[in-house]
Amino acid sequence: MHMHKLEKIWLTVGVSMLGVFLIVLGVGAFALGAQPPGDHASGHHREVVDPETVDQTAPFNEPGLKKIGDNEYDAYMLAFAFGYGPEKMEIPAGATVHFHMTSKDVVHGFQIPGTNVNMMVVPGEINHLTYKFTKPGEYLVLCNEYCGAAHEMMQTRIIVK
Ligand SMILES: [Cu+2]
Repeated sequence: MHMHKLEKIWLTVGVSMLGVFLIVLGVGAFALGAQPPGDHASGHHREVVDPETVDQTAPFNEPGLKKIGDNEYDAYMLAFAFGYGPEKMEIPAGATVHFHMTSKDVVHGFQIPGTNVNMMVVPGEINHLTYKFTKPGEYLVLCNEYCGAAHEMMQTRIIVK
């Protein structure tokens, strides 16, 4: 079959584009299939951790504040029925705190009334939230996900001074 040079070029372009399209489709389907269930739509990245061993795994084996910059801290915290680790945290006023939290058992909450701090703490995942503590005082931390008999008692304190 005789073909013009231009036709040949277009045919090549067309076939390669189809190839690229099929590869993209295949890779996309594979990536989606490999993802754990539940979080497909949001697309944000998940950090996983084993809830059974998390309290023996760094950094959650020593929950608390770690200084990472000029009045900036990472706070590693564990939620469990019915409390939080560490029991108490002291934070300098004006500090920016990046919370990294996970649960040892069931889904808990992490809420500081009077602020916009409010997140779910899910076993098997590390959940993040950043807050700047500008006002000194005592901040109450509450669990706002019903987690069992002593749910109402589940709380901790953050002292900002
Ligand atoms: Cu709870």
